[in-house]
Amino acid sequence: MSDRKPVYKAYHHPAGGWGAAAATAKVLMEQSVLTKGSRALLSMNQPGGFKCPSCAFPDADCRKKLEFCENGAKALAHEATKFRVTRDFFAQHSVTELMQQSDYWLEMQGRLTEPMRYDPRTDHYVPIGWGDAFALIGQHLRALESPHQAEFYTSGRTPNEAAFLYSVFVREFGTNNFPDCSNMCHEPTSRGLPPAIGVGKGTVVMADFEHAEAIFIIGQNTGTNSPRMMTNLVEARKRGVPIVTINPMPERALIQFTEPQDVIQMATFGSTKISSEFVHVKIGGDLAILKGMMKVIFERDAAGEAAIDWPFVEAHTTGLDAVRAEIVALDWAALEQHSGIEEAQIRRLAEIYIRSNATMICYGMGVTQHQQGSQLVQQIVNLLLLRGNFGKPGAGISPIRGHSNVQGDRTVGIDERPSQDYLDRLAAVFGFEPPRKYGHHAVESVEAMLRGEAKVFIGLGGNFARAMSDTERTYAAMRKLNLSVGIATKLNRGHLVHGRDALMLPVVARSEIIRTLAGEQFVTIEDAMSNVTASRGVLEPAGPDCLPEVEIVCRMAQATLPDSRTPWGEYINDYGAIRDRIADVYPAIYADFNSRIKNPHGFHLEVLPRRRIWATPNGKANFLLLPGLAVNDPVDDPQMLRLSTIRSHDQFNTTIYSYNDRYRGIYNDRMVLFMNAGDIAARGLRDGQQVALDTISPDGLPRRVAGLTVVEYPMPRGSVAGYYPELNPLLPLDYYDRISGTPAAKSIPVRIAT
Ligand SMILES: Nc1nc2c(c(=O)[nH]1)N[C@H]1C(S)=C(S)[C@@H](COP(=O)(O)OP(=O)(O)OC[C@H]3O[C@@H](n4cnc5c(=O)[nH]c(N)nc54)[C@H](O)[C@@H]3O)O[C@H]1N2
Ligand SMILES: Nc1nc2c(c(=O)[nH]1)N[C@H]1C(S)=C(S)[C@@H](COP(=O)(O)OP(=O)(O)OC[C@H]3O[C@@H](n4cnc5c(=O)[nH]c(N)nc54)[C@H](O)[C@@H]3O)O[C@H]1N2
Ligand SMILES: [Mo]
Repeated sequence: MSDRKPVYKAYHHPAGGWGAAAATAKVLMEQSVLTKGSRALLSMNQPGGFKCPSCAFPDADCRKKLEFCENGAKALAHEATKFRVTRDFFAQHSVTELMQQSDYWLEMQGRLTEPMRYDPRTDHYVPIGWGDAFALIGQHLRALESPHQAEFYTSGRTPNEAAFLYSVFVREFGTNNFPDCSNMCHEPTSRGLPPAIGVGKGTVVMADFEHAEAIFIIGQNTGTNSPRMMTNLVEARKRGVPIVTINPMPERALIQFTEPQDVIQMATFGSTKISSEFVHVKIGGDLAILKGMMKVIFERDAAGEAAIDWPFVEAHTTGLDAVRAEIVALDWAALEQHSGIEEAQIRRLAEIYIRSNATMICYGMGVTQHQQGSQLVQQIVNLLLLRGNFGKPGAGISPIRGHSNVQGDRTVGIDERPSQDYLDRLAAVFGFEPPRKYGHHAVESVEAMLRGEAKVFIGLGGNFARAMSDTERTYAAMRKLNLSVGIATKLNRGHLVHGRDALMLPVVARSEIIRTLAGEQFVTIEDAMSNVTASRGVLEPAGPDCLPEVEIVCRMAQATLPDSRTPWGEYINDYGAIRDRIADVYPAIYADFNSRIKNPHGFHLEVLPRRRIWATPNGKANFLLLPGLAVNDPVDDPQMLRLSTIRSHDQFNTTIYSYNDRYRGIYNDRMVLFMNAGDIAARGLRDGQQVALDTISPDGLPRRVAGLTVVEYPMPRGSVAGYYPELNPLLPLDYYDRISGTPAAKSIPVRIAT
């Protein structure tokens, strides 16, 4: 890495534009797939084509133009890459050697093409036949004293058909241990929303962007992590809709953006100013802003103004009085201190909100990854309920989901805490008695491994060991296992941090053709706005030995459950038969799945709050109380800084595409610490200096990351940021939201090591 010279320079241009167009071409060339990749991009997110493997933002069904963005192109280029990880590669490199390489290097080696098994005598991965691989999995799982000794992870790229069968297989085997990437991500949405509005999903659809009168974006870096949404924001701004961005980092695309698919804007070097109001909140300060806005609304209401939608509140909600009593008693000094935002600006936000008859609030990891992430989501609901912002065009709550099918996987059964209704239906459709006891979420699964209770880990996609908190402890946990299995497209560190026995199983990727004995098959995906669409790969699979995820799941089931009456063999070949079973288990939303999926634009899964129907125990939408202003436990240390671990523009989660982060002006480096000038000076540091960070850990265990370069950046005082996954060793396993299990990756208490 020494040949990379780090450069830090502020980025003053609009985001998007020619920079994005150039980056798209560059990544296709780097992966040597300029022609193949460009052709595939024409089919991405188009009817009859495949769904982008990157983010979960929906397609616009009325847009005629291309439906991909720079970062979708990166995801595709890395999936379609011409590079391959072969048996020769593994013969050349031992696992210990590979561990020394960077995540970037591992990713750049290319696609996995052959099942491999770890050989402890030589410390190399060696080829194994598929039959033997499945037999080994079956043997390990059947040898366990209890099915609860296995953990079945899912990452959100897995399509509905494979995820559904996985949930059937694992429950037939006998456990609800489904740690999943959602547990580290939007679980506060999935757990926080149901008590408030009766459903754990967003209530907004694409058409709402055309009717919104105000849009709030809280803790989400749209231009990098869901760039296709920028088109909606540009269009909204052109209509004069106020857009409020609440973020400790002035993310470039949310300030000024050039639409790469707008020919005129590109030709004239034009751009659109996105945020009409940028709110430079302290990390964890959002609660105080939301409460400040509500306080203004209560004041206006008390003064006789029409600030609250009383007909809505009276007909549809309960719990307002307690929430109001708590909020009116808060004083402005405390609100300002917790948010870092002046009363005048919070009042301005309230004004924008009150003037709008249809407000949409979008949010991301800056909201969910705090110790009270679920309850913070509920406070967003409180604010929306006050003005009836559910069940009318242009209004609602919009969690911007991460992985392309993370929402779908949950809908079809990947859930460590399944409802009894669902389990009853599963029992009726498949004729076995599923386990009723709740299983492990991601943090609990690592704890179980550390205790030596969990002995087998199967990862259907993803890079669990690297994505999880507390890197050292998570690695130690993985290394105690009897068997770890990685079912993946690409080599990643998760495969190198393994159990005594270990398998790496290569899959057919999203952009590739699935052929079975019954002919070509397609899969289905549910996006962040509950649209279900078909995805048909167009490229040849990376190698003849890659198997579709559905087949891998079915053959694991056959090897593990020899007496199963579930027709796994039929499902391997006929994905329509799987969709029929999904329809049987979820008749309310998935009835006639196979005929409805014939619509080239798919169909929408009903989200009841859109019709002002609340599937809560009391049948109402509920204002929920979160007393106080803190979303994280207080830390008594004057040197404490709150660290947010974020994504660069050139990564997809643990997949590192390059060492650049263009919009934040970082080149050739990821080991940086974004810091306010005042905080730098107060600690006697200087811009460009190398420092180490220590976690202020409640459990007293040492957690340190060294070799970070201080970069002076417009961060609020006391708030610092750096990149995930490099900083995950600082995130204590026990530091998570108790309601959802989600690690509080945006607010780690740290100090500069001395
Ligand atoms: N290209 C690309 N696309 C992706 C991904 C990727 O890695 N690369 N990942 C996918 C996945 S799985 C997910 S979940 C999403 C993630 O997409 P995002 O939700 O955008 O995730 P992050 O980059 O982690 O950062 C979130 C933002 O929160 C801000 N923030 C940090 N702390 C706070 C806070 O206390 N309050 C507020 N208001 N803001 C805060 C940060 O400055 C940052 O702008 O993107 C998905 N799409
Ligand atoms: N500190 C900190 N930690 C975080 C976060 C954070 O913001 N800060 N974010 C969290 C979030 S939001 C998430 S979602 C998790 C992500 O956690 P994961 O979903 O586990 O991680 P990814 O990096 O998305 O997984 C990448 C791997 O998936 C495999 N893969 C890619 N495509 C496919 C496919 O089609 N099928 C299969 N079977 N495998 C495939 C490839 O081998 C690739 O190496 O990380 C979490 N961890
Ligand atoms: Mo995510």
